Amino acid sequence: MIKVWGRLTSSNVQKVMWCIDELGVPHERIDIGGPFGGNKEPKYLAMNPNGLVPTLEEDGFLLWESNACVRYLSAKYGAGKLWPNDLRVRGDADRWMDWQLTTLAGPSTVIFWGLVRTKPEDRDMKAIEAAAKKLNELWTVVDKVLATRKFVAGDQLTIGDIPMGIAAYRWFNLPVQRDRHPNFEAWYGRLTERPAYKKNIMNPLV
Ligand SMILES: N[C@@H](CCC(=O)N[C@@H](CS)C(=O)NCC(=O)O)C(=O)O
Repeated sequence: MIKVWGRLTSSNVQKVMWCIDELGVPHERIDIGGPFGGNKEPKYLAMNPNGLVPTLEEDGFLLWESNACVRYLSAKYGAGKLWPNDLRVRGDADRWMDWQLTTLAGPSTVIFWGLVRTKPEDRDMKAIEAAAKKLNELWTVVDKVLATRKFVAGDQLTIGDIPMGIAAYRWFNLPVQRDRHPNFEAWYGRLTERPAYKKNIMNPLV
């Protein structure tokens, strides 16, 4: 039985849980981190020395780094679905996972922490506006790709959509100035119809 250690309000835990529910893999999730605490205790640090969530546990096998967990689960349980068999499609999907971490995560974090986890009087609105401007540019890149396909790596949901889709939920549900990106908006609309996205991602941002 797969165990996922981590609170569902974490975007990184959400990646793993969305993936698991898309694949219909039996699992258990244990709340840890954030208000639940426990992630700096020796027992947890022995599983994940970073003291961060998520950690995946499967019959004694331990894995941390959310994107690595999504890749592992998809390769094992989602071949031909979330994990494309065609190596070029898989490379394309994989690229979007890296792009989320290296490129989208920075400005997304500025906006999320600024607007959700910082008191109004302490907010750096200039930094938040600059991050929103940067994200409008970055979503333009995605919008162009989605002009010719339903999902980021083709016409089927893949590992590439998972980290990107979580960033998109935050983008569309925080009060920022959003430029029009019709293809990106249509893709987000398609994600919101998926039961696993509804259940794991479409929750209040805290
Ligand atoms: N690169 C790691 C980052 C993990 C991470 O930063 N997790 C955050 C939540 S999104 C965390 O554990 N924060 C401390 C806490 O929740 O107490 C991953 O993708 O898994």
